[in-house]
Amino acid sequence: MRNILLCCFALLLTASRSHGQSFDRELHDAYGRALILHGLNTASNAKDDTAHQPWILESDVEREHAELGFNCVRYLIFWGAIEPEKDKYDEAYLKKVKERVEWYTKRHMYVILDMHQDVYGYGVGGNGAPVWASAHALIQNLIPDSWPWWMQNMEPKVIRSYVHFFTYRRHKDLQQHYMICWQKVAKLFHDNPYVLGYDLMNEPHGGKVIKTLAGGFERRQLSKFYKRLIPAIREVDTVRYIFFEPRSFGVNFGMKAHLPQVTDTRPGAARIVYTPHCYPKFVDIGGDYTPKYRDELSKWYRVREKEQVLHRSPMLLGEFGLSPSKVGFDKFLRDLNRQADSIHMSWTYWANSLGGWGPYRGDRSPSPILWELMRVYPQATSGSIISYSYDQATKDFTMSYVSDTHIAQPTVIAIPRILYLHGYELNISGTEKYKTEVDPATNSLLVYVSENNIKVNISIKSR
Ligand code: IDC
Repeated sequence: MRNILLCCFALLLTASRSHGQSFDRELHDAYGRALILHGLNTASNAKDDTAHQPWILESDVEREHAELGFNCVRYLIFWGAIEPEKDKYDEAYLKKVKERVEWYTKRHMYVILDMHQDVYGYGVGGNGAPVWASAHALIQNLIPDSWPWWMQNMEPKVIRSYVHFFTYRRHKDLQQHYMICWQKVAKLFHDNPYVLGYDLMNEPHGGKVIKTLAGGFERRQLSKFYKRLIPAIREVDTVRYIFFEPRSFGVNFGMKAHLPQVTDTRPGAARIVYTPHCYPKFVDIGGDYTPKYRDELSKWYRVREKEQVLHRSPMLLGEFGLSPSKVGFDKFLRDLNRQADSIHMSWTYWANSLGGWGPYRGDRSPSPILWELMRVYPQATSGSIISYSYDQATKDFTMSYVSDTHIAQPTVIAIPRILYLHGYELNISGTEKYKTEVDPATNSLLVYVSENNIKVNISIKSR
C-alpha cells in the first residue's frame, strides 16, 4: 500500500513538472505568448539618492533594449519616498518614477515595480519604510557600521520596527499605509500594458531571527499580510501580475521557505509569480565558487521547484549577483543560468550599477559580468515551451515548443547583437510552414509558424 501511495505521489510530481502540468511555468503577455524575462535590478543607488532615482540615463535603457537583449527591469521604489510624512504623498517622486518607467515601456520592455527595503527603513539605518513608520529601542547602535549591511538586522530598533509592522492587531496603521501606498502606485500604472506587475515587498523579514527561521513569521504574519495586500491591490488593478517573496533569511542560500500557498483574488486565473532570491553563502561570506557551492546552488533550485508546486505559479529569480572578482563567478553564473533555463525561470540580476557587481564599469564599458548575462533566450513564445538552452561557451542555442497559431504574434528570440559577430546558422525543423524576420531595433529573431500544434525545433549556432 505504501509503495502504491509513493508511486501515486511520484506520478503527481512528474505530472506537474511535465508539459501537461496544471499550472503555468511562464508568465504570459496580452497575446497569450509565454514570456521569459531577463533584466537588471535598477538601481541600488536609488535607496539613498536624494530624489530616490536610479543613476541611469535614457540612453542606458536604450542600450539594454537594443544591444544587450534584456526585456525587463525590476525597478526599485520605496514606501519612504512615496509617503515621507504620514498621509503626505510625494507626487513629484511618483512623477519621476513614471517618467523613468516609461523609458522602458515605450520600448516595450517590461517593468516590475519592486517596493524595496533592506534593514526595515530610513528611521533605523536601512532603506524602505519612512522614518515615521519605525520604532525606537532603548539599546542603540549595538552593531558596528563596519559589519556587513545585513547584520544591521540584529539591531534592536530594527527588530522592533519589523515586529511592529508585522503585528497587525496592535499596529494596524502601518500595514494600512503600506497598502494605500501600493494602491497609489497601481493607480498610476494600471493602464500601462508594459508594467508587468508589483513585487509586494523586497526580502520580507520578521525581525526576530529564531521565529523567522522556524517558520512562524511566514506561516502567520507574512501570509496574512499578503492576504490583506493582494485584495487591496486587486481593488485597483486586476490585470497585472503580483510578485511575492518568501522570507529572505536562509531561503536566499537554499533553506526551505515556510510560506503557505499564496492565492490571487482577481476574477479568473491567478496572476501571481513566486519571486525568491538566490545568494549562496560564498557570495556574502567569502571564498570561491567551489563544487560545494555548486551543490548548494542545485539544492536551492530543487527546494524552489517544490515551493513552486505549492504556489502553482511561475517563478522569477528576483535577485542574484556577485562580484566579478570572486574566483569562479563566471562558472556560478553559467550554472545558475543553465538551471534557470531548464525550469523556464525568468530572472533579474542584482544589480544595475557602474562598477562593483554591475554589468558595466565606471566608464560604461562592459564588465566581465555583462558577458555572462547576455544570452540567447525565447523572450516570447507563441505556443508552449518544451525546452530551451544556451551554452555560453559554444554559443549554441536550442529550443523546442508546440506551436499555437491562434496567436498571430511571432515567437521572439533575443540575440544580443555582439554575440555572433560573424553571423549565425539558423535551423528550424518540425514544420516547413514558417517565416523568419530580424527585428532591426533589437536584433531579435522573429519566427512566424503557420502550422498549429506542431513541435517546432529551433537551433542557432555561431558561424
Ligand atoms: C545591497 C547593495 C549594497 C547596500 C546594501 C544595503 O548592493 O550596496 O549597501 O544593499 O542597502 C539583497 C538586497 C539588496 C542588496 C543585495 C546585495 O535585496 O538590496 O543590495 N542583497 O547585498 N539581499 C541579498 C543580497
